[in-house]
Amino acid sequence: MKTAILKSDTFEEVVKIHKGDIKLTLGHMYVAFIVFFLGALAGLLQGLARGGVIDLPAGINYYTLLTAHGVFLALVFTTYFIYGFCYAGLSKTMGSLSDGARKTAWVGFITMIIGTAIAAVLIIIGDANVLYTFYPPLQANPYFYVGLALFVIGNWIGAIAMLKHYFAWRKAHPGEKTPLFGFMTTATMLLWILSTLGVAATVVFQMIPWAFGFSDRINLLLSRTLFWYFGHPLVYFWLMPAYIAWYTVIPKIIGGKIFSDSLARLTFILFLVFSFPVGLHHQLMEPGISEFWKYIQVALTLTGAVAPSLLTAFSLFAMFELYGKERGTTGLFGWAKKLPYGDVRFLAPFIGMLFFILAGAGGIVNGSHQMNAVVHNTLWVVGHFHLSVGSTVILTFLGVAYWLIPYLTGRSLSPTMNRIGIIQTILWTVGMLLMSGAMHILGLLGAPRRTAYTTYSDHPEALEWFTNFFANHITVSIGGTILFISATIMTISFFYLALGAPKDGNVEFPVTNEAYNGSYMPKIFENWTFWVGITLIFILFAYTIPVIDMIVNAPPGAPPINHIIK
Ligand code: HAS
Ligand code: CU
Repeated sequence: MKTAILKSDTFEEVVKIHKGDIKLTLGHMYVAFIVFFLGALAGLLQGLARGGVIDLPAGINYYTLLTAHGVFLALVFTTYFIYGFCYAGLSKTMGSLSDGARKTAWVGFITMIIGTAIAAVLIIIGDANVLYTFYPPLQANPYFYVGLALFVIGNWIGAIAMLKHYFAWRKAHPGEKTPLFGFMTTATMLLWILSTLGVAATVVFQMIPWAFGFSDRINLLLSRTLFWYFGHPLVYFWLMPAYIAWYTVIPKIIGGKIFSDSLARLTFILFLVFSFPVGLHHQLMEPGISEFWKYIQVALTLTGAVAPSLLTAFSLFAMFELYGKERGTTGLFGWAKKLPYGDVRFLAPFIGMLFFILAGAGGIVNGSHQMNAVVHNTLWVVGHFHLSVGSTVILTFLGVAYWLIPYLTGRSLSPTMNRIGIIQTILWTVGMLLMSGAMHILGLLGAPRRTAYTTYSDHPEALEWFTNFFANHITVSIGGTILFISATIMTISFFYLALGAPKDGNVEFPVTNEAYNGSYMPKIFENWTFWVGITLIFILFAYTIPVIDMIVNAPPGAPPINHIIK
């Protein structure tokens, strides 16, 4: 029986991707959503403990929970989801993976799983209380770093599988333009391989020898710089798949088209080029890096924020406007009346876009050197990344999960399930606005991040009640609790869509290549050797001199301080 699930669904028989690719994607999704729940639970407990609402049950360390929360959600959930989504999209738009590519993908997956399991167990037993940035001189059990290294290697193998598929398609279709989904995935994976080289370097050459005791001191500044050389592209690695959904999936769901194919491609090229030479904007308050290089990287940060993200904002507004015009709307925001807000596949990513307006504004504050001095290391930054990765990206991914999972399993997305999805999305939105709004305010008042046990009363006494009771105790705790309820609903929905919903579904994989502005693309766009070359030049330009400085003028280095938070 064929059923129309939601108003915008077609009655046509849905074309499934290859069974092997379905399995591969589902494998990633199961890991993603199990870890999603664990990460959300750790977040709830740690949030309530920080807000002073509960005392953690004996034996649980606040920093264990904080590490689990960050690593599970920001690193593990995102990565597995992104790989699953990209494999499925590649298979859908560029044909099934070859047996070789699929095998490579599974080898990558298994390597990732081994690495994840080692790191996760060590975090849970409290032997890696180093937070998700694992900054030295905090030190974890040495095998935690081995786990991280394996995780990264697994990621490389998976990325190679995707690149293999993309280049095989190009070989088989000479002169044809690649589907947009594949083009964007390729840019994302190239960015990911280049960036993880930085974190792999500090983990393998600095942290592993230091944690195993082969060297007793570590060059902190160098390790943090290698980390942030990776850390900023990391946030775009999260964002780019959300953008893939905004550019290629949203138009299909609403019944519109992409605004401009070549502008969309240009955005992804700019992400690749501008993600790297900006990592120092996470280190603006660190001594040991000259103002000149900070200045250069701040300028590039703001270029990077304006170029790909404002281009995307422009493209999305233009898409919505043309979509509205086709339906006879007038005025600046007339189109807003015509969007399918009752469809969770649209609503969740759309709210993600709205969040990104706030997150982006906060990011520009962070990136502006002088203002960074006000917000650095305060809860403001935590508020910023809960709006960006925690809302923009996550809401988009969850919106994708509502159709991707039933598409893969052949189950239905019933109107009731859709309604539950909408409630879940609204809870996430309300919870996050409360929590991250309060975090921004607390941060401006001086509340530090990365710690639960501190007094921060360098502000007038009248604010005491506000900060301690209203903002911290009530708003962060209530927001966090609402978020946990939302995450629980999401986890149950995932398992229901994967295993329980009726098997009469006809949910489509909504993705399009059609653009309002034709399909012209400059040839140079698909010349990856050229773009990777430009990226390398930018990297060398922005990092060579500061890194030489860090090595040549290195202080004696730091011994581990793991005992402080044990
Ligand atoms: Fe950030 C710290 C600067 C974007 C994540 N960031 C972080 C950390 C994380 C993070 C996790 O310069 C903390 C790391 C840690 O633990 O220490 N960030 C930026 C800038 C941007 C930015 C300039 N960040 C992101 C994204 C993230 C993310 C994206 C995750 C996904 N961030 C910083 C800086 C720090 C930082 C400093 C260090 C702070 C410190 O001191 O430690 C830009 O890329 C943002 C550009 C975005 C825009 C918005 C465009 C809007 C769009 C939506 C359009 C909406 C539509 C709907 C069409 C300019 C595309 C319209 C409908 C209607 C009805 C209106
Ligand atoms: Cu950054």
